[in-house]
Parts: sequence; C-alpha cells; structure tokens
Amino acid sequence: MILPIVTYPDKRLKVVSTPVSEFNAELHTFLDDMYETMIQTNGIGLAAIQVDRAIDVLIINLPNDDEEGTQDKANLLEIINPTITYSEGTTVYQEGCLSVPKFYEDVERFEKIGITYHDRHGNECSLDAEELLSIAIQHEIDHLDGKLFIERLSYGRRKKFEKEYKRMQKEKKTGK
Ligand code: Y12
Ligand code: CO
Repeated sequence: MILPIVTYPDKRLKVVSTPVSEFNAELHTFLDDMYETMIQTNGIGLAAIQVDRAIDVLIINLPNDDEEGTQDKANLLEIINPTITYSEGTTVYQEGCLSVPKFYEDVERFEKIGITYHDRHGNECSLDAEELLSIAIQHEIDHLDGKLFIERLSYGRRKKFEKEYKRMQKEKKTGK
C-alpha cells in the first residue's frame, strides 16, 4: 500500500520518534508499505515519521553504480532503533528529501559512521558506513529526532529556502 508523505512545513515532522519493541507482522507490513512508497516516489531513503508513524524505523535503498541507477531490492536496508556508535571526519553532499520536494542543498555531515540497530526480526546488527550510505543514514536518523536537513543550513541559506519554498507553494496553489 502506498502511504501519503508528510511534507514541510507540517508540524508532524518535528515529532521525536520512539523505539520499536514489537517485531511482529504489523511491523513487517508497515516496512513493506514504506518500501513501496519510497520506490513509487523515486526516493532512496525514508523514515517512518515521513509517513506519519513516530517510530524509530528507517529504510534506505541506494541506486546501483551503473548508468541506469537501478535500485536492487537485495540492497534494501531496514534499520530499526539505530544508534550512532562512532563518527569520523566531515563531508558535504547536496541532499534532497521526499518531505521537502524540489529543494536540494549542500549539508555537512560526518564522513564515516558506525551504527548498531535492529533488523525486522529484532536481531541486533551493526554497520560501518561511508560515502552516500553514511550521509543517507545520518539524514534519516535526523528525521527520527524530528529534524530536517534544512535545519542544518546556514541562516542565509535557510532564509533563501523559506522564500523559494513559499513561492513554489503559492505557484502550486494558483496553478501558475
Ligand atoms: C543523500 C541525501 C539524502 C538522502 C535522503 C533520502 N532522500 C530522498 O530519497 C530524496 C528523494 C527525492 C525524490 C524526488 O523525486 C520525486 O519526488 C518524484 C525529488 O524530486 C522532487 O521533489 C521533484 C526530490 C527528492 C539520501 C542520500
Ligand atoms: Co528526508
């Protein structure tokens, strides 16, 4: 089932998510719905709060390195109750978010991270991430903390964003 995506400036995106304690069939159906929703909307990462569930769940499916950039379901990561255990260096990447449509901006994050998390069955897992995967995980963990990538912009860039976003929303409403 495709779920509606909550978009900025909806206040629901500010809610801090809570840990998952039951790894049951309902969670599995929800994870499947999140995947369907992310693929349908051309996303590579999605947090549960973006579909209005304030639980510590995120999924990531990076595109392959080939020209088509196809997303293999075999590479899908389902990350539940994540904790960053270490971080190293800094890097800048132009990010986008399904909850902030049509806006992309450079954001500084850790270059490498290590996380521990649960899989859909409640097994404890760990992962070392770098490059795009590291950025995607940090972006999605921010969502679990009620934080959007636009909140990491400088004051000037944030102001520019608010102006552009308001103009786009007005255009959408009036059909111009
Ligand atoms: C690097 C940086 C950020 C992430 C987080 C995950 N972000 C996304 O998955 C963004 C998806 C996205 C998709 C769009 O396409 C459509 O909506 C059809 C899009 O385009 C428009 O809004 C028009 C923008 C963002 C992972 C890795
Ligand atoms: Co996002």
